[in-house]
Amino acid sequence: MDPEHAPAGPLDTARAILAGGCAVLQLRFKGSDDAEHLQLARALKALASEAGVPFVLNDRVDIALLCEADGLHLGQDDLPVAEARKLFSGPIGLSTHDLDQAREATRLGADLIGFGPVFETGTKERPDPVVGLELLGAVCAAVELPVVAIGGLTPERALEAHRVGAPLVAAIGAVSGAADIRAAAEAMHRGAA
Ligand code: 3NM
Repeated sequence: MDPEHAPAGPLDTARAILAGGCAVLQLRFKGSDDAEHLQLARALKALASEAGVPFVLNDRVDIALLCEADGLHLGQDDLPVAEARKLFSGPIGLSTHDLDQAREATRLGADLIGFGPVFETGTKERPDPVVGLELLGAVCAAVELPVVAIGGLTPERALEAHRVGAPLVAAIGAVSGAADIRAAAEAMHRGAA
């Protein structure tokens, strides 16, 4: 859930996604208003909990603690995993964008990694170079951590990512930007299951 890419609004979008089905609801908030960030995180956490789905907060260990997120997801430029671990006891994911970063994530103590962008994305500003399915498969084979494929994922591409070994996929545009968000989430979740 990236509120900048949720034309139906973050809460209605989240409700539709949870109705369609998802393994995890994750908030990616790139705004500068911390109070708004926390308020949205709490609201999404409540919706996810009601649906029995874990809620993961991106980037910010303080807000993850305050909203009682089930997981924390860090980028390469956020707090190091080991430092965040001193404060946050739940699972911690790390975004990675090449094979070296993916291998390093194990050493750094991440519980899972995001890997991408697998396909071109219009959602992330200044994305890393596209990694493609072949490299995604190589990373899935090379690291023992669960790999979440991200970047340009659609229901069809989720199946391809799954075939090369990714147990999970993450998507923003293909779900939040869909005319029927619930159906898009359902198709994505079924395809990745
Ligand atoms: N992280 P969409 S790609 C948030 O490569 C994000 O780590 C990426 O949005 C990475 O599903 C990306 O609309 C954008 O392409 C995902």
